[in-house]
Amino acid sequence: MAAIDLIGIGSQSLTHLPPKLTSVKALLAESPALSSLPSSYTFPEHRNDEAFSDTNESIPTLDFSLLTSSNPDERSKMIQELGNACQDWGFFMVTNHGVPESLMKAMIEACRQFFELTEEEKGEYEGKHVLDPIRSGTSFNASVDKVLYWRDYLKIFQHPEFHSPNKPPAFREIAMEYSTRVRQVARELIRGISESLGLEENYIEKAVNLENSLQIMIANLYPPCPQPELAMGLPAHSDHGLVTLLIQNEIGGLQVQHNGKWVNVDPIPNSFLANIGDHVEILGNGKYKSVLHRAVVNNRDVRISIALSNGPALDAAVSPASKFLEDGRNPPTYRAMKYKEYVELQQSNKLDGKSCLERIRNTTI
Ligand SMILES: O=C(O)CCC(=O)C(=O)O
Repeated sequence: MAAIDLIGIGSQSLTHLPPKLTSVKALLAESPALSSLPSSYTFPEHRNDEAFSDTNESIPTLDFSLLTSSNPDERSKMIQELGNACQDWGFFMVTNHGVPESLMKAMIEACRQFFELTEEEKGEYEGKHVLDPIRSGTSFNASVDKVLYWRDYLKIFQHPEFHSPNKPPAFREIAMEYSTRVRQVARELIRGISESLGLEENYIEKAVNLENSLQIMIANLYPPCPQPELAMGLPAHSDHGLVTLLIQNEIGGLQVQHNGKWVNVDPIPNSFLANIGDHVEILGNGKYKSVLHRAVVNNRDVRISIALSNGPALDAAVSPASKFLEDGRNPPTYRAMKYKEYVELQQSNKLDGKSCLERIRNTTI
């Protein structure tokens, strides 16, 4: 991770701070009485000016057990609901998914313990390249972020090869079980999405070589922030890949864009919050859209979220399914790009809305 020079530490004296800090956690450890936000973290956009949804609309909830039901009527009703959720929101909560709540909690606890490690211990996983299989860092991409985000992270590639930090001791075993279980849920959702798009159940699986899918765990730590209204945990972005499944400790902070307005997400306990990624948008030639979301911070509680991104295989070049091109009458909205290049592109630049997807939009149509 790039070391960060923190400048403008508000009311705190700079003399107490080491010249370089590597995480928000380290900043707070050095300045426990920090009462104003360092200017390097001051987000330029004013959130108060933005539109928030004032309706009671909430993200749809899908009962996963019905998606895997042997009763064809129940399953086809769920496929319909899944399609509606993808089309209307791009986000949905998944209940009755079969992943034990104790495992979800253990995963959050293992991530919390990882973030408690010393800066030196975490520094062992300071990624040099965005495709390094384990990366611990801060902000999004501290070497290019003009403003730092109030967020520390741990990113781990868990499939097709499983990686894990060696500390804390229980991390590996919990993460292996958790990633396997989540992959099974993601696979069923991907089959359902394929069918809801009017494709064969296994169309997406085959098109992206799901056997070798890239699964990445992204654990986020958002410590309490002295001036949360001026800071940002993660700015508005869509996800690369097919389906992301997110859990969090009990603390909210995720906001989703819906009909041009931000909606606060209040997940149901013991559920996954799922969203479709850019590669579902590409495969469906824009029928379903990946949706902007962001993480805001608060001044009271530590928030931890864990997103498992389930994507194509690294060497799969994903392009719109021919069904959507109607024998050449509908041009492809997106050009094919290898997933590896797509991930590299997104992770090496500023996190900026859907700019990565825009880069492969076909401009000749
Ligand atoms: O922390 C959250 O709720 C959002 C995390 C997220 O969007 C991400 O890790 O890409």
